[in-house]
Amino acid sequence: MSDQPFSFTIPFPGFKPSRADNHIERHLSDLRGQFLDQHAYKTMLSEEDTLLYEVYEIKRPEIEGELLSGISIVHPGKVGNEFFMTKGHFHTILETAEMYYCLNGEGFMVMETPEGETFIEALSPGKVLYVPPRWAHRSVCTSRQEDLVTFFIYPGNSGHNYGTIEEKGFRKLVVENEKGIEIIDNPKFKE
Ligand code: S6P
Ligand code: ZN
Repeated sequence: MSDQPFSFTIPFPGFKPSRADNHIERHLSDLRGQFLDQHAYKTMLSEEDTLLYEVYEIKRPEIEGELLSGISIVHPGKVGNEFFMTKGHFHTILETAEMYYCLNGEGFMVMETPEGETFIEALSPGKVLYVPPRWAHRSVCTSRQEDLVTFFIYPGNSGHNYGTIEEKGFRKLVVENEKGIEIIDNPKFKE
């Protein structure tokens, strides 16, 4: 991998970076067990393994001192009354942070620490979010029709721990009910 400086562009609209070394697509089947309404989840999955979100990664060596970046695109939609969202993760090296810059759409970043502290930040174009070390993070798209698009940057040595969230879930969920968009406690969260 070259150590020359490089640049790329993120076109508005579209948001697909002019340089992308990897394109990840995550579907409904990748979030097994995460949505609250498992009946709605299974019904939806039996019809189609819907694309929930995509990530374009700018690859760099996964070592301390490097920065990894890319674009995350969460599509609009719901499973039951819960909005489409990313799997979410802690960083394997817990003491690593991340920055997000929202480019398009509306949504939330749901965050929590291993000790059980929670924090939910609304995302809309122009919002910059600093996710400190130790905070698990999950993006949720609440737009009706638009994608939630964010640009992210994090340390090269962070790594991803998906297992903890797959097993326990997040403490908070973003749903829509009669009152509108609401943040609720996850009744299925496992301590
Ligand atoms: C990586 C960073 C993002 C997410 C992306 C998809 O540390 O937080 O690139 O990977 O938003 O989410 P997830 O939970 O499937 O990795
Ligand atoms: Zn991350």
